[in-house]
Amino acid sequence: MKLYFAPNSRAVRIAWLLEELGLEYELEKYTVGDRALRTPEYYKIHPMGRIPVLEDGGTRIYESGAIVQYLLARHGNGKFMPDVNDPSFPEYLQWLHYAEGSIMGQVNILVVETILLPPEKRNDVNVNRALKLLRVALGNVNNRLQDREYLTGTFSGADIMTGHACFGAMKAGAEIDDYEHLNAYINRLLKRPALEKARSL
Ligand SMILES: N[C@@H](CCC(=O)N[C@@H](CS)C(=O)NCC(=O)O)C(=O)O
Repeated sequence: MKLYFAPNSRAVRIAWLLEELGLEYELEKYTVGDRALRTPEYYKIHPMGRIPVLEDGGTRIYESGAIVQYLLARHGNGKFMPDVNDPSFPEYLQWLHYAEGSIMGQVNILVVETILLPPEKRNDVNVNRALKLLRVALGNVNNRLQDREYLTGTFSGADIMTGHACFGAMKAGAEIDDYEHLNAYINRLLKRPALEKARSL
């Protein structure tokens, strides 16, 4: 398998899962904002010039959530996701997709408004709105974790997606100091050797 990867990006999610599953993979490494992602050659790999992309034999797939679902369905041997007939399956899907659906949009706004834009173009209204929406989205995760270690009980693909998004939100400046269950959860995830490895690539 080949993973189109950049450090400190959503591609870490996929390397993390590949490590958790003990699957062999090679990396094609970029950096976020790399000009090489904006070339006609790379647009053939990902039409918007993004990472991650996974190649597996003749299959090529992008969107980190879809890649996690793909890897677990094709190569997971039942690990890290409930069976489709298990009562927890809908909740698993909900928390798997929560990352991109309810967290990362606001994280993107924070990154643009606090890092990428030059100071004279930054907009406090956008920043404050993103922070407010993240308080709500991450508060929901914090509540979810008050009586469980992982989002659907045992560690799953949902933790790779939404756990990583929570970590990204924290790094982007989301206010979570008082969310004790969420902080404990992020620290629990950061201690997993597979994530440590993925973050060191
Ligand atoms: N929803 C997509 C988002 C992909 C995305 O925006 N990736 C960012 C990195 S986290 C990227 O490729 N940035 C590189 C760039 O824009 O230069 C996913 O989950 O895979």
